[in-house]
Amino acid sequence: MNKKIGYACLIGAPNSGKSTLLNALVNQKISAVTHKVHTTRDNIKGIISRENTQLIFIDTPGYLKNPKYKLEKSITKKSLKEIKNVDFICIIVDVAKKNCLDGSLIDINYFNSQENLIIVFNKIDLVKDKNKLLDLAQKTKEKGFNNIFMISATNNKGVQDFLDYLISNSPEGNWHYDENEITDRSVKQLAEDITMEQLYKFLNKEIPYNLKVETESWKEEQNDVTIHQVITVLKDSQKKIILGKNGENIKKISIISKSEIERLTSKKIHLYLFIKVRDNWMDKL
Ligand SMILES: Nc1nc2c(ncn2[C@@H]2O[C@H](COP(=O)(O)OP(=O)(O)OP(=O)(O)O)[C@@H](O)[C@H]2O)c(=O)[nH]1
Ligand SMILES: [Mg+2]
Repeated sequence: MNKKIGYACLIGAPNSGKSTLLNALVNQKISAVTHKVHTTRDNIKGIISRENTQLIFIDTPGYLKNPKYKLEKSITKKSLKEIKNVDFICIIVDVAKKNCLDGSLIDINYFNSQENLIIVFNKIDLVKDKNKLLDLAQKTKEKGFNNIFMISATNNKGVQDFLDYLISNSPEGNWHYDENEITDRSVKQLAEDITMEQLYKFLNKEIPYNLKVETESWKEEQNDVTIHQVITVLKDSQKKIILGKNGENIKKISIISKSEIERLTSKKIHLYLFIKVRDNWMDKL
């Protein structure tokens, strides 16, 4: 059987579930998921190799119609960068959002051809009235889009059908990655995501989305790894929230993050978290 290879990018509004879908597709956590918008800041690749077909998915930062900050502008640009080079453009739409088609990528006439466009309606588990889904499918077809999938990325509903479609329609070609590779991300980046997810989980409504986690140092000695991660925030008040009373919050976050990184690496982890305040890093990129 000849080998096949397909590139598919996942694009759509912030928070529509692109990264959740990527993780469901590769069956592993490779892209951070939080309830905040713009969790994903870079394009991330997830790879699946099945029988004779290799599929490469590109998870992109949430697309914004009118980005304001420099950070928003640069990540929105990244989200559209990939679409010229892929076999499938998959637009992820959050069906739980009111008027979810308004202002979505479908409406902006960005695409010359609709042939390789796939509309993936996500979060169908949140819609009680199934007529709403039928209605959405109807409206989408009227706009000329015929490849439509209804899925729930968190419940893994409909994901297999979507995958099967891509596999069947991938063009012939040599594979670009080894059979066992599932992502282009480094273990350091995955560890940064783990800490970021914990920060958002613990501090929920108290901190805005504009924080970042970077690895300052990563030293491996036999089965031990000593990691220093820096959390950058915009304001001193945010630093205080992350620290918590007597450093309680950061201690809790560090304990969970450490054990998750241990699970990821199968090594003994010594994790040190530092917080830096940097004004307006979102505008200084
Ligand atoms: N109920 C439900 N929630 C979902 C589903 N898919 C994603 N979510 C939730 O939606 C939120 C956003 O998910 P992400 O995967 O981070 O969304 P994203 O599109 O990657 O977001 P950005 O990277 O910020 O653009 C998270 O709280 C997810 O748990 C779904 O199928 N059903
Ligand atoms: Mg994301």
